[in-house]
Amino acid sequence: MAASKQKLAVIISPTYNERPNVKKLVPIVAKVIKNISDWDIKLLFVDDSSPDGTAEEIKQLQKKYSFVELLVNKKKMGLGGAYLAGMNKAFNQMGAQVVFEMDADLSHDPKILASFLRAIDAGADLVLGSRYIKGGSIPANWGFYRKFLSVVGNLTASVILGSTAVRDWTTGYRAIRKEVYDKIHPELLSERFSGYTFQIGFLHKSLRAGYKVVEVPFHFVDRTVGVSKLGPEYIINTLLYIVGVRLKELFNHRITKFAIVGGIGFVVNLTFYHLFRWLSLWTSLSSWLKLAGQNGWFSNLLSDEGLAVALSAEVAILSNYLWNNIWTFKDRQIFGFINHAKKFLQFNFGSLGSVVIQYLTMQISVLTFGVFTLLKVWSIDITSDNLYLIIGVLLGMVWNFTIYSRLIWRKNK
Ligand SMILES: Nc1nc2c(ncn2[C@@H]2O[C@H](COP(=O)(O)OP(=O)(O)OP(=O)(O)O)[C@@H](O)[C@H]2O)c(=O)[nH]1
Ligand SMILES: [Mg+2]
Repeated sequence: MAASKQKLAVIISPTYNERPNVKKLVPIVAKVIKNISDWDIKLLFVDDSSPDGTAEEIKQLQKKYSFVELLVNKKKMGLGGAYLAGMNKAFNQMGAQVVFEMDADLSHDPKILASFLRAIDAGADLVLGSRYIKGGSIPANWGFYRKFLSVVGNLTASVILGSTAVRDWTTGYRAIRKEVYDKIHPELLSERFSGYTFQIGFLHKSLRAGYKVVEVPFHFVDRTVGVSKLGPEYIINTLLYIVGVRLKELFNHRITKFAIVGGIGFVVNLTFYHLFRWLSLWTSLSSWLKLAGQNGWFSNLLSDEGLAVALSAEVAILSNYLWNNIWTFKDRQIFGFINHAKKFLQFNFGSLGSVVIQYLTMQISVLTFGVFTLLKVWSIDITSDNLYLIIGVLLGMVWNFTIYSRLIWRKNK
């Protein structure tokens, strides 16, 4: 091999009972890498002490092929565990800039390694061998069930994860730059993953981190020797994983937090209203102020209900302010007494805006469309003012969120 080559790419191939396949794979890879001139390429097998003696076979191959490396794990680590161990060795001990993920069962044609490297040289951070773009395919001989699983599995991943950036989420043929590995693998270590969740998780986190992901087409070839490790638990695990990831993301979204805080505010409002009503605040206060018995305008200004509703609304506003400050807008948190006083006053005026919006929505709708029965549920009339109320509340929420994010918790420039 020419000494001028500098860049190193390591093909990582995890093996579990792949003895006949590694014997076939190594000579094919040898031929392919001979024709790649600007990258040094090594092939690292990560074997989990396969009972069929795959590791012994690889050791035999190493005598003839100097580009073959072997890492043996004492126990079965699963695909993700094997890849992480392999990546650690490739990047941190062998000095690779790029690693490939490649199955050992000849499903991933080594002939297209060069097209991955071209994409890397053109600036990609992560390259996927894709079966679902033009020029790629899944095996024609796959039964309906396997085809269905693969196609529907990929569509489901796209829909649930809310990303159309990638067509082949579960592909196990990939090239990954060191920077991506350095950033993503610590996050993966803290997760439990199995089978495809490792691949989907790695890809999803890379996309979220803004890395450039490029797909190159390839024809997936069905394994001819050995047994598949694909079981029904893979499907369940994958589905649970993507739903979990998405829910976590949605829950961490500012709008969701804002809505939850609003919901808490509603409960606080209701609870305190009943508490203050129960305390008969106005009756006690007016007798203490010796207003009882007087029929002046002042004593009629408020009632127990009136005072309770005003005070509980204020408690709810305070609760909303505090929760939004420590949770929804945690990254723009307000500190200091003076700041709090100023911002809380603004917050109160802002909240008043939402009341005005709800009032106007109701008033204008009633005057324009009137109140009529929308539908009947178990002989109960659902009237149109309920709809106006919902629209008003939603508009009020838009108003509040705008005021909060543009004024109260404004982004620091
Ligand atoms: N080291 C290691 N390798 C594994 C493990 N599970 C699977 N592999 C290897 O990972 C690669 C992909 O596994 P496959 O069983 O081929 O999975 P698949 O490609 O989804 O399914 P089939 O091609 O139908 O078998 C193969 O090279 C396996 O030998 C494991 O627990 N440890
Ligand atoms: Mg396979």
